[in-house]
Amino acid sequence: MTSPHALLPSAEAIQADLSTRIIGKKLFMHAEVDSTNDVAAALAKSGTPDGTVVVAERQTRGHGRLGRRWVSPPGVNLYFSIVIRRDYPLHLLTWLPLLAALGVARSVEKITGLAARLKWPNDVICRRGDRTRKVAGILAESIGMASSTERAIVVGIGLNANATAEAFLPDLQSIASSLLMETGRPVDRVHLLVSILSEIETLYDELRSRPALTQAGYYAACDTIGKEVRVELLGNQHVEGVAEAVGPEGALRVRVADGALVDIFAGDVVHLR
Ligand code: BT5
Repeated sequence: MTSPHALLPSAEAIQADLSTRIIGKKLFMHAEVDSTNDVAAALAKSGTPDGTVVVAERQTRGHGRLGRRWVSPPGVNLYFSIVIRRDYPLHLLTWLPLLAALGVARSVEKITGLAARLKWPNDVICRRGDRTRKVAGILAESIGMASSTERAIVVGIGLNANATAEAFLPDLQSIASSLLMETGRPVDRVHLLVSILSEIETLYDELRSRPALTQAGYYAACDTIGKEVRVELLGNQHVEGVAEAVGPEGALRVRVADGALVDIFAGDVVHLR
C-alpha cells in the first residue's frame, strides 16, 4: 500500500496493480491537464483503443455537465477519464455514466466501508441522517457519433478522496464532501483507482451480456427511487413528482400530479422527501 499522502505513481506502477483485461491497458498519467476528459477526447479522435485511461493529479479546467466547473484541488483526489469504444446498442449508451457511478460507489464501499449511494443520474453521495454530500460526479461525452465504428464515449470521473473542507469554497461546503471528511481516515488513491477501473470493467461487460442484471444493481444503489423529487430541466423548466423507476434506457420515470409517468433523460434532481 502506498502512503495516502504520496503523489500518484507512474502509469506503469498503477498498471502493475491492475487486473483488468481492457480498461487501463493503455494508461496515461499527467501531473497537470486542463481536463482529463479533453485529453481523452483528443486521444479518442486519434483512434486510441477501447479502455484507454487518462489520469491527472491536477486539472486547471475540470468541468461537469453543461460547462459547470469541477473543483479539482491537486494531489488529494482522483480525476480520470476512460475512453469506451465498443459496439453497444444505442439504447444502452446512456447506462455508461450511470454504471460508472455504480462502480465508484461499490469501490468506495469496499475500500472505506462507507455506504455510498447514487443520486440519479450519476452523483455518488454519502448520507448521514438527513444530510447528504456529493463525493463524486461523472461526465460522459460522445466523440464522433458518425458511425458505430468511429464512435467513442469518454467517461470522466472526479472523486473527492483526501480533500479537506478548505478545498471547497463556501458555496460548495454544504454540497460536497470527501472520503477523508466522511470517515476521518485518508484513503490510498492507487488502491481506489485500481478498484474502480476493475468494477467498471465488470459492469460494462455485464451491460452487454446481462443488461437487466446490471440495471437492477444500479436500481438497488439509487437513492432517488421512491423519493419525491424536483427535476430541473434545460431552459428553466422543471418537473415535480415521485421518482418511480429508472427505465431500460436509463431515464428517470417520474409520476407527476395528474398521474402521468414522465421519462426524463437529462436534468438535475433535488430530493424533496
Ligand atoms: C458532474 O457534473 O458531477 C461531473 C463531474 C465530472 C468531473 C470529472 S473530473 C475528471 C473528468 N474531467 C473533467 O473535466 N470532468 C471529469 P455536474 O452534475 O454538472 O455537477 C457539477 C456541480 O457539482 C458543480 O456545479 C458544483 O455545484 C458541484 N461540484 C463542483 N466541484 C465539486 C467537487 N469537487 N465535489 C463535489 N461537488 C462539486
